[in-house]
Amino acid sequence: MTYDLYLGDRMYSSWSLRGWLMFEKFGIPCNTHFVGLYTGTMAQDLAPLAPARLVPSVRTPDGTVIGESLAIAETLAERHPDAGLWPADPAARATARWLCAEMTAGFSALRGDCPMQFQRVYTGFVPSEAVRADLARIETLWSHARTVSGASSGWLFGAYSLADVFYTPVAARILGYDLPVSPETRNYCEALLTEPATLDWRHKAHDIHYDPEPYAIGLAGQPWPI
Ligand SMILES: N[C@@H](CCC(=O)N[C@@H](CS)C(=O)NCC(=O)O)C(=O)O
Repeated sequence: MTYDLYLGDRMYSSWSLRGWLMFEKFGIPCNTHFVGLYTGTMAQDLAPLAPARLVPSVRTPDGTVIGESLAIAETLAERHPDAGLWPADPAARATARWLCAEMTAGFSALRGDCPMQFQRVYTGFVPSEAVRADLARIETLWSHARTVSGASSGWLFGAYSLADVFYTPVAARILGYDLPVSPETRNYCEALLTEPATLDWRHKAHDIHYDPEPYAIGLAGQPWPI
């Protein structure tokens, strides 16, 4: 018996990417099932995991269903204490939990105005004041994480952790809409989007084509750099 992980789509589903990275980056085996997020079959495809209704959703090897990302993250960390999902240091771990929780509950302007997509890097996108405020808050949180962890560059808490998982789709929004951030922030975003597992996810995202394209905003763009 192993985990069953239900996901939506690689091109647009930010939560699916997080759910997949939680397994992939920490060496936790799972059977992956893609549901029809944009084809009208989602409820039917997720029926085996009722009452879960969003992706990612998970069924553990002993049959427990978990239908929310933070709950999945905490359960995996509890069940795989040696896998390093959270930072080992208690202060870093508490801070990482805070960053993940604030991400889950916040940044509504960025999430609303800049849906995650790996179709292109938009040119000419003009962020609203609310999006700029979200970006400032994200940079503040990342800077605080680095103060706590002492990691001046690279992953937020030194070793790759759930904090990096939760902010990978945020980084995809920053790069995908060419949003104004500091060079240090951009470097971190590029590191997140080019680490091998995420790169593999991005490449496979192009296997499915949608017509019409979800979330299209009518701006020109360039292909995502590798
Ligand atoms: N708070 C949830 C959010 C999950 C979520 O919103 N997933 C989206 C896909 S990115 C979804 O399932 N959307 C389908 C719908 O809203 O019907 C979590 O943390 O897992």
